[in-house]
Amino acid sequence: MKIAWQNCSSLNDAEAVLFGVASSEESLYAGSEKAPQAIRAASLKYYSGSTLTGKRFVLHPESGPIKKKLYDIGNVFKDEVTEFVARIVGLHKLPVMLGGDHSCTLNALKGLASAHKRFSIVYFDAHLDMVASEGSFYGSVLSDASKLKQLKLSKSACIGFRAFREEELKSAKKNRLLLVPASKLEELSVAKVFSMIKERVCKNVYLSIDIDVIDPALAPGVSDPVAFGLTPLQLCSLAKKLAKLKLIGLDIVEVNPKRDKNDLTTALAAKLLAEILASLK
Ligand SMILES: [Mn+2]
Repeated sequence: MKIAWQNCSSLNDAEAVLFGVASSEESLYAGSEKAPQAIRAASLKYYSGSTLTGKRFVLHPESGPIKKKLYDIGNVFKDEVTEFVARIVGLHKLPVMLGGDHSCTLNALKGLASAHKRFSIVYFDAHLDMVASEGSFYGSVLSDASKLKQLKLSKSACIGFRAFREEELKSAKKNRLLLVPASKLEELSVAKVFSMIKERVCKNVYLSIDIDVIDPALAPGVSDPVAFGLTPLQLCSLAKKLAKLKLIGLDIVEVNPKRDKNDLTTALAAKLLAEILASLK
């Protein structure tokens, strides 16, 4: 099964390459390994509608048709992600990753570091993922990534968080990350937070979206739900604005179909992906 928005038939022709990582090995919970296929399945519902006469027609995202040539290459093993991303970026194509638990982002960042001397990350998450006392799991992604000299944490942002250990907040502040907790986004508005991010980041930006950044009432299919999250529209509006920056890669991670209700979260992730793809510059 391919993502519904695939619009070219070979890696050669692609400008953006979508791949899944069917892994939840660095999570305390099983389920996110099923996300890439579940999101692909959900995408088909948004793609075409049929009329009473039986004619099928393509449904575009709100942001309009997807202009970038997108190719869905299938799933990649987690321990191959670094090399795969390095290869895609070497071919001047945009890597688009569907997790998997959030630790697959670290592998993607390592791949990007081979091609980019200097880049930022905009990190949407209910958690800070800055645990340094334990490493190499879904809660230590940013502290593990801080060891990459190409990734400039002081030029990066954490958006929508509301659960963290004391050591994580200390470390985030020490690394001079731009910190916008969920309640602050609500207070300031999407437009204001976007301008804060834009002022902070380097030219090259990686976008990482942990779907648990959304309120679990609206996206229940996650491993580690935390109340008082973003609304889907807040996330989508901000992500669409970020898509206009010079993105060097993006991911949507931590969808857990095993914990979902009526496929709400997989459907949300699929639609979010479409809106971002349609907004890419
Ligand atoms: Mn995370």
